[in-house]
Amino acid sequence: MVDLHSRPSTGRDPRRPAAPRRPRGIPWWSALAGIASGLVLLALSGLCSLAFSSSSAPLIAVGGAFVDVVPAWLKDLVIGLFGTRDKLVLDISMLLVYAVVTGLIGVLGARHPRAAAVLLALLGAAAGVFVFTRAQNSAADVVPTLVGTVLAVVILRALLSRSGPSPSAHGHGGRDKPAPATAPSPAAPTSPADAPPRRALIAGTGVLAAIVAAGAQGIATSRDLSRKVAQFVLPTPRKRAAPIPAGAQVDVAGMPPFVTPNGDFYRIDTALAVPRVDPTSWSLRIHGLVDQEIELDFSQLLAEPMIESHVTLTCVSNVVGGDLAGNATWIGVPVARLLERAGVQDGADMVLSRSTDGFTASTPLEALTDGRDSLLAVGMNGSPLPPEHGYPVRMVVPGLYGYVSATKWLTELTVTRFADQTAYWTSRGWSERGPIKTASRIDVPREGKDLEVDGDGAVMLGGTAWAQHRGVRAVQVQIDDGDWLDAELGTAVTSDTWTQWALRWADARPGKHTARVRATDGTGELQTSQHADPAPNGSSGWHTIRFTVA
Ligand SMILES: Nc1nc2c(c(=O)[nH]1)N[C@H]1C(S)=C(S)[C@@H](COP(=O)(O)O)O[C@H]1N2
Ligand SMILES: [Mo]
Repeated sequence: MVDLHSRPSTGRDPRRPAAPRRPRGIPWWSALAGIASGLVLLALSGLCSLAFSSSSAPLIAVGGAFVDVVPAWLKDLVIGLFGTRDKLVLDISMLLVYAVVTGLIGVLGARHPRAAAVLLALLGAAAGVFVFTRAQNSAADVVPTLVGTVLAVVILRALLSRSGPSPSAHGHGGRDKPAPATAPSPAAPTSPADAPPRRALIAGTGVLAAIVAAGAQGIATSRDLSRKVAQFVLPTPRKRAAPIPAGAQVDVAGMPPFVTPNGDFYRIDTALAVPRVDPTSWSLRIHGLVDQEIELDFSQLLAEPMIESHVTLTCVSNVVGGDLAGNATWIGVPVARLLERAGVQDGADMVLSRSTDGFTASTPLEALTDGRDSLLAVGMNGSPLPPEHGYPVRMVVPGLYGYVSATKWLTELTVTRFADQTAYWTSRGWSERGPIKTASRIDVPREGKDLEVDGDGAVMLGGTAWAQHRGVRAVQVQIDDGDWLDAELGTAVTSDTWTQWALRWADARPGKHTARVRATDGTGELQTSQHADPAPNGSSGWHTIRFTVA
């Protein structure tokens, strides 16, 4: 607030109207008008986008482009801080930045409404460019952003023209002055300022109706898609996986389930909106260094002999002790079978898999052809793949981190060479090869928690260890600075799944303790104690926790 009274006199007549000057302070109403118009842009284009690709909404497209330019260390940091809530954090950050930008446009609009409208239109146009350049979008997908922008600009102009008397009559202290002669007279109802709202109302109603229709159409389409997912009957695998023995789950209260339910399975991907892939128009193309290109539609893929396999997936961004790993029973077509049919040519050493959303992964050819259960999966734990996990088809490769193997919403396999092509994360600083490192974790107790002694004065610890495709041979636990104690392992399922462990600490002393864990893989190699951050090829080190025996 400016205090006019304490100003030293400048000798000017205080009653003389000053030359028109800037309104003092922030024109809050105009700022709000800017933010509201900005939200109109987002909401309307979002609604309209239901009838188009899932990344045709401007916020999704801009966020997606942002995700694409995030360097490895920042991705790593954000996942480290927020885990799988990273997308929510990005959405909120984008909305805040957007509110500031549109608020500033509104502020500008208090004096220069036309300039504000132009800026908002430019903002929408810029978003349109992002929408257009997203991998799964076509030119038509720009329509929602265009429609939203046009309407938002109309509304901004209407709001600004209604935001009170024009700035020249609206200065601080204007109350105690007679209104300048140029002020719009209340008796003139058809002042220019009133014209835009009226036209806007007519145009706006029409456009709004069109958007609601598009939104309804979009909702119907996505309902239709969920129906298709629900109706899809999983093919019976030619080769069943052995059922999971009860002993795979150790008897320690608080342990995670050996098979991760689909709804609890960690989700990591660059897609801000889950891609909507219609199985009836889906196809897979296998090409590159092959004798014969192959193109399969979904029913042809389903007609291939399927196998079933228990495989634990792990994300390279998982920190020591973290939970970016999950174990599921997959049903799918062995990748090797299709590659064999296409005829891989000499010199190829990599298969680049591509998703509808443009994500790519570079998988060593060897890992797809050496006999392990590398699959084009269509089923997860007895259901079709959930949309978040890649419906209708994804890759699953035992032993490799997801970023080099587990492409969801798969549409293309290019047989190529590491020397010729890079993939999404490998062109952003992550390692070319991504074998999963041997890892072990204490699940019970969690860091800082209490353990109750049982009747015999013992406590139970439990956890999970994995070394996919090598298997887990042993797990040892050290309490305080004591000897390494051998943990008891749950029944092994396959070398591609994780193993649970349990340790009964018989002479548990009350008080504060530390526990650390290490595993030995199936080749006899001890998990390294060397600390490493996730970037560039996976974390390492022994998981250590503090806990209290009550
Ligand atoms: N299309 C697509 N597929 C993807 C990703 C992605 O960003 N986009 N991320 C990969 C990574 S880094 C991991 S760890 C796994 C995670 O699979 P999930 O989300 O089913 O657990 O998916 C992989 N497949
Ligand atoms: Mo990952």
